Amino acid sequence: MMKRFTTACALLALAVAGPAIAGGDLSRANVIDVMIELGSDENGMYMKPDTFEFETGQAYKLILFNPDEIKHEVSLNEMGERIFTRKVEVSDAEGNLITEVKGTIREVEVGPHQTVEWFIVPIQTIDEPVEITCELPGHKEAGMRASVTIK
Ligand SMILES: [Cu+2]
Repeated sequence: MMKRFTTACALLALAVAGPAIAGGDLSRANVIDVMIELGSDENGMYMKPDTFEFETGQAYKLILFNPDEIKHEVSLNEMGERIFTRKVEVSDAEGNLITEVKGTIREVEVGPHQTVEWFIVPIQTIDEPVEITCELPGHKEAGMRASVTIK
């Protein structure tokens, strides 16, 4: 399971954004996939990776992947003020769309062994790193935090 996930991560990291087909719509052009793994191990709980650097005007698909036995979440905190959310998308195991949620979103929970996709475009810079966290009781303290800058 872990090995398969690591491979998927490596492939995603190598994935280069496709051709620009969205004309003037920045939120749909050249979307970059960013995997965020939410889980726990012998050292506690984690977000992997634990450092992110985004760019304003660049569209991202945050792939929130929870391989754990319990639910986790991503709370954007201050980062929430600096991004535009295009949509949050949930699909079933076969990849069929279950729902798209649109509007201002600050926090997304992901159930055990589930994946949720969060499409964002950073719109303002963050020079001093801020933290995204899992705000479920005790999880941030156990290590579920990552630092974010936007250039
Ligand atoms: Cu958590």
